Amino acid sequence: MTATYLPADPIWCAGCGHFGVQTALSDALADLNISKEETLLLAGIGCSGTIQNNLGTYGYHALHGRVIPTATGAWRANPDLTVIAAGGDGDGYAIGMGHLIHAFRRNPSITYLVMNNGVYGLTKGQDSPTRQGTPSLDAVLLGLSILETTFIARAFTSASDQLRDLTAAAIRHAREGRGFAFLEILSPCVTYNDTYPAWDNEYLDLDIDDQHDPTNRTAAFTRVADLQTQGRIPIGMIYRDPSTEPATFVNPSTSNIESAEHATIFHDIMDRYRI
Ligand SMILES: Cc1ncc(C[n+]2csc(CCOP(=O)(O)OP(=O)(O)O)c2C)c(N)n1
Ligand code: SF4
Ligand SMILES: [Mg+2]
Repeated sequence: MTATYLPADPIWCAGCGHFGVQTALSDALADLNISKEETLLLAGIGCSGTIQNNLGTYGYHALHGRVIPTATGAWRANPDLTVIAAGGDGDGYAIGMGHLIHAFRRNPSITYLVMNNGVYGLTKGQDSPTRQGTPSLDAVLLGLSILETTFIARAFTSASDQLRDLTAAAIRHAREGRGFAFLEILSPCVTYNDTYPAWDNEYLDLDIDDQHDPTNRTAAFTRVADLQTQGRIPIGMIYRDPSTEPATFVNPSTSNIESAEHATIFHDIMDRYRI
């Protein structure tokens, strides 16, 4: 008999924002008519990372902080696959931050969903780099500062229709080969850092703001930075590269790698492990 893995039930606390992210992701895949067999959902380590157990797509639980390089490798091996990386703010903005910066710069056509709750939920609520009241990091501003960036959005689990639509827009962007689609989702941890009351007052929807032009990177940067100093959190489609051309994926330099020589070294090393 062939064993297959069925979707698991979520293990999150009642009221956790991550439930909303999961609903939005499965609805977005349905809206786009993408089958489970065409989809690989990879996740980092954290409460957020368990999302990949729950959807019945192909799944992979990457090492802590390493979901972006793992997803990039999967997409490079099979560009026809819809590759979605997901994880928390601890996973993506602390141990994994180096990978995020280079994904903005190199543009693999994958989607990256970051569930931001300001804490390390799984390990019981330590401060993450986005914890409010600390000198906190804004990954949206960071992405806007990198000129190759092609898609930056932020959603909030309280605004569920917009969350689903932005998730679908991000997946569509990556599927069309237009580069790295980054969606940060405000997804409160009701057990260790219940930010629902604060964020309900602080968020500001740029999708209904006539002044905001999501194709103007410089204006978007200024607006997001200004709002940050006013204690407001912008959500919506923050920036999308207006070009309809496919993105250019920037490979790391391989000019100094000689594959035959490396194969010999690899086999030498493996021989040393054999008795
Ligand atoms: C290499 C390594 N270092 C530390 C940990 C401990 N650890 C597990 S989850 C986690 C952070 C989780 O926070 P986040 O990514 O924000 O996810 P959340 O639980 O908040 O959804 C940490 C530090 C680990 N599993 N592996
Ligand atoms: S500890 Fe926080 S992040 Fe983890 S499942 Fe519970 S509410 Fe969600
Ligand atoms: Mg977190």
